Amino acid sequence: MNPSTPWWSSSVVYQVYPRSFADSDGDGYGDVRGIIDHLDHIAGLGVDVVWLSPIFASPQDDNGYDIADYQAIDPMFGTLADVDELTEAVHARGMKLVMDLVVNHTSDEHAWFVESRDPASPKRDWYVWRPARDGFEPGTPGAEPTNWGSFFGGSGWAFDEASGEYYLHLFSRKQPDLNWENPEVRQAVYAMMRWWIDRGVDGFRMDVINLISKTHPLADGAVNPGDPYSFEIERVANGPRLVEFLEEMNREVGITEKRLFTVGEMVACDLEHAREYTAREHDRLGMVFTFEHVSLDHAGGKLSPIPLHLPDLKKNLARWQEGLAEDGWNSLYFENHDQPRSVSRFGDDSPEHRVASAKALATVLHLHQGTPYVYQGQEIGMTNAGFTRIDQYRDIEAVGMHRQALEAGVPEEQVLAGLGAMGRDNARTPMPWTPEGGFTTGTPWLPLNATTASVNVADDVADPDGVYAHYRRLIALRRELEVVRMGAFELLLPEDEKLWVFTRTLGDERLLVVANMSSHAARVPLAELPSIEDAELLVASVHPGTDLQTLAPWDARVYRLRA
Ligand code: ISL
Repeated sequence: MNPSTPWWSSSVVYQVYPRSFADSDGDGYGDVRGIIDHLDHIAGLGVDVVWLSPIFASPQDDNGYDIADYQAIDPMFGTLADVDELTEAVHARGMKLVMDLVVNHTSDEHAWFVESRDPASPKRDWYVWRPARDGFEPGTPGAEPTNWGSFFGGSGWAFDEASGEYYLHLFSRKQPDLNWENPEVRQAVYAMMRWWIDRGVDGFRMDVINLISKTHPLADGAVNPGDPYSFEIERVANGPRLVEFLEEMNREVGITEKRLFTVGEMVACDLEHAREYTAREHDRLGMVFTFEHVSLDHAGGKLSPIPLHLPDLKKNLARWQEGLAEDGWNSLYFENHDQPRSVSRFGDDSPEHRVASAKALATVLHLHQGTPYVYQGQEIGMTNAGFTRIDQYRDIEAVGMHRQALEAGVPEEQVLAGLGAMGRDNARTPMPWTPEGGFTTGTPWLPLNATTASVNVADDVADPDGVYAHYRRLIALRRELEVVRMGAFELLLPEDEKLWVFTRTLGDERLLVVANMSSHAARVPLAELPSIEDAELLVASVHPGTDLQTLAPWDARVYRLRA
């Protein structure tokens, strides 16, 4: 590999959502000790990096994405000593540990914000405080400083009785936005990041990091008909000082110098932005998470899902492959704690096709160029939660969207269908370690998936044809073959609605990936593909028939072509 190529370009990341991973003390919530106890499950996949969703002190309004103290561990997850032990255990297995960095906002219970509530405090300017709109009585309808909406519903501004002013919160009202324009805020964040690095952490996944620079002065945005709030994303995302802040952070924390892992989660991040943020000539970010490919099946919003049109997904990924081929770097993901389970979304979660479709999805994703992410449970083909009533949901986004949609007159049936398909709790049900559950000895904070008796770690890992074994194979292949890591990508048959076909080429090494992404047999137009004569079959999602002419449902194959 080119020595200037960063180490993560050959890595695979495993994301742990700690509250749902493994509960060691019976309180119904996963914890750090639970992760330590199950580390061999993760290491056994062959991954290189473990990313933990937030475990810091938090009132848990948004499951820990509302942080009250960046340098303390929430008692529900354990102690700092546990985290030090986890860091050591991760390192002992040759893996790296990446923490979630949530610094667009804090919790309203963070000491900084508590202080900031006092208008006379030197920290007043650490958050985004504004008086009521001109001519309006503070606290009355329409008096918010701008018409911005919150991602979780309602206004993006909360009124503070005591001072008569409003603070900005792009997420819940318990998640006030930090004011990144203030250099003291930035230095405090960098100091905290250095503190974690000194403790042994190897990098950060940066939560909604492209929202830290807003367009000033803050002003009303365009409004869609029928919507009281504006979501004109350009006002809050990819702002004029973002690049400056990212470069400053990189320098002050020593990100490039220490070869730290970084991935920026970015709403409204297109290819051009991604290139700008990840180009290697600059010291900004290692890679970004875009939302483009996980928004293709939303009509208006995420509560109005539409069936996925396979060519859209293939072509979107291909565009990013080409766009970041020369410079920058791709992250590759189908799932995380905010997205539904991919086997339910893009695959077929019926008992007949679940395993094969989970393996086919893994095959296509892992044969792209970039850093693949495996979200806990994906490696055993977990399915959506299957909730049918609002009282089954715990997610603040789901509860807020439900309330707002009902207020807007959307029939509840439709709202529940939308949440059932796209809600974030779909991916947050506890890890089913055994057919009985094995997540906790107490009452789990969110019900286990109803499929646990048949979809669980013990059964899947024991099956040589299971999903876990397939992931192991794919991850090993990335390690073995440079063409998987570095080969040029070419999408074939882009308009085919069932087949996902592409090649990867590096020098005279060439791979052909052919996958039937449907629950019906598919004919392969062999004449339009490179010949597989004498090719070696490296990976197959189902026991393949002898020829490639007709593919069984969810039959995905990787061939190494003859030079
Ligand atoms: O999933 C989403 C897209 O509709 C949003 O709900 C999500 O909030 C957004 O993608 C940003 O996500 C990140 O920041 C949020 C937190 O709730 C998410 O869990 C986190 O991944 C606020 O910190």
